Amino acid sequence: MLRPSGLPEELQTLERTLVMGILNVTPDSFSDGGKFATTQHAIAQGLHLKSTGADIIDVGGESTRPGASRVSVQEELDRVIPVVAGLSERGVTVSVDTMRACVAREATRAGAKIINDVSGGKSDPDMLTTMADLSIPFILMHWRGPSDAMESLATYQDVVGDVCVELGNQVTRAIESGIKHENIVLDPGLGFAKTVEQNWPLLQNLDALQNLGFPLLVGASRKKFLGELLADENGARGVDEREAATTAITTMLALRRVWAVRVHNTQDAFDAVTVVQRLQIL
Ligand code: PMM
Repeated sequence: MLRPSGLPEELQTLERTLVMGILNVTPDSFSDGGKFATTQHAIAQGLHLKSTGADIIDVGGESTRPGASRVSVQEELDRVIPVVAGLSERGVTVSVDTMRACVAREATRAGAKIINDVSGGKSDPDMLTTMADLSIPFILMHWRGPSDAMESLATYQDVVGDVCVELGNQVTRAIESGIKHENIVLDPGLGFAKTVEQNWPLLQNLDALQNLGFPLLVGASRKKFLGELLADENGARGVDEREAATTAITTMLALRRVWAVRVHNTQDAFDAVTVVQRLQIL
């Protein structure tokens, strides 16, 4: 299994897909926004995610849902840094979901071990050189533009081919900026500048993404394309009722030996990846 270097020993040696638990410290994220908007609650929720199977906690202070607008740097730092410090002090491996180089730097000082940039270095011109300097794992997601514009950017000739080419270009820029190959993780960015239907070919053609030669992280948890798939006469399935569908995707990703899944329900994901790991022991 491909994995980035430089993570704690216990994560480097695990022979299964890792579970990244989502901790959005934002008032407006589509699924858990508002519930954990204080430092104390966020730390408690992070510890709960860890105790129910998360290997990594992904802390985010800025919503990236379609249509969301930016928060100020100070607001993002105020939301994220105390939570990163609190969880890191308690031995949790923390990644930080940010598009800002200064947040990445401060978060690393506070103990973060991974930076997860949904823009793959395209939003902040200082991000790639900062990541080269920090020299820690960098999750580089396929991204075409900011949340308030991405719905209009979902035009592809061939979604799988185009995403691979564009991710390849993002990787080239990252390596030219000094980021080490072994620190890069790729992510197809489900739901980001993708229509509901465009997510499926990406999941059906993981080989093409894996052939780029980097560990993969996939974030499908509770996303709209699952709600639309399960729609009935009352409309799309609600966000809180997409768990079994999410777990089905996690199971498939674990069978394909994807490095990590980014999920809300860490217990279900942990159970799924553990079953797959047992099945793969010959
Ligand atoms: N999705 C969201 C936010 N951050 N990061 C990565 N690497 N991949 C994703 O798919 C991704 C992400 C949006 O979902 P959320 O609002 O539940 O966090």
